[in-house]
Amino acid sequence: MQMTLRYYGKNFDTVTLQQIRQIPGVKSVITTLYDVPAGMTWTREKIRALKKEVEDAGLTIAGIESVNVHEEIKYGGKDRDRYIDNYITSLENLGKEDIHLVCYNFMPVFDWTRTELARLRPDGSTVLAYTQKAVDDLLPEKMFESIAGDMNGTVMPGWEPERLKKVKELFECYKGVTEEDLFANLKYFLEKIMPVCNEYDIKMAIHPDDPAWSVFGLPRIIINEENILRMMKMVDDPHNGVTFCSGSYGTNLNNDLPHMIRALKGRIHFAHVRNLKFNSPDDFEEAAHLSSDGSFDMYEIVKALYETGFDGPIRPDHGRMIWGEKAMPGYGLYDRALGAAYINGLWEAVEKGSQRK
Ligand code: DNO
Repeated sequence: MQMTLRYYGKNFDTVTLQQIRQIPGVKSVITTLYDVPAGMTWTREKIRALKKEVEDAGLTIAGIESVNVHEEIKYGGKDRDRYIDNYITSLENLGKEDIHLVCYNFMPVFDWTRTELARLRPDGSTVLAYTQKAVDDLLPEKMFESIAGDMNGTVMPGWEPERLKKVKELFECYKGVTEEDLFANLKYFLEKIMPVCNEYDIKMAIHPDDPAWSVFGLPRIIINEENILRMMKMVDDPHNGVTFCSGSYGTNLNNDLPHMIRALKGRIHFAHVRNLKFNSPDDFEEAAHLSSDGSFDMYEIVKALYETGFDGPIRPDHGRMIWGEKAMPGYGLYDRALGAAYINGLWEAVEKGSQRK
């Protein structure tokens, strides 16, 4: 595996590349062109400038998170082919610049959803949290306002104000769109992009829906083992793979995370590792990465990745806000660095343990 950290670019991130470089074992970042809206083409010039910024700091780009998919592609709008063509051009340009991993998601309207961005934990840290009741009591168009005050002045991924201004219109576009339609639209998209992925060896890694169930009545499909295996089979190409995100699949306690990792052997191109603490099945908060701080057995998750031969980029995921840091919720430096160190330790222990048997 290749330990990485997510980086949003110098205009958006509170964490610097110089800081990232000092985290043991981190030689690469996962990054993006954060200011290119979904549906627009990524130019070679912009990709080159991003690469230069990262390489000048002594790091490399391990992959992109995300090249966002335009809503028309997801709901099957009349202009979807034009947006797919733009997506293909972006992939082609990434391939030409020697970038071979792209994380994306296929969630309608909202990306990941949390109802609190700064829930206080007993140790005084603050974390992202979700409670189903809060979603049930809220109008979707009020979602952004309800959390905006806790963003620490940052633009959070998936919560860009321009996108959220259109929430009401978007809900109209998804009227009548079923889970089956979403599967069909994803298949259509993947079939169109697979040739360019094969030509440039670009691994597509779909991110799970988070939480892994329908929110505000919108269809969501990347939620469990059955659906993700269906998706792998419907476009059976090794470039059609997944981002295994323990914190997203783990929102549904019916998902057996190590079992899913084993079932997806060979198709996990990227891993997000994070722990959650459940207070009830529909109320959870994000914990420290350490197993005993949350509800997951992180050792078993890392072991399953190791035993299935996972060799792609991995990153600690959302961290707690600790030590007085002010950063994008989930994306401060300190707790993610602790997470990286912990995952590195688990990996080394699993690796050495298995060689000694
Ligand atoms: C949240 C992230 C997601 C993820 C996208 C991938 O912190 O894990 O926003 O990057 O869903 O497209």
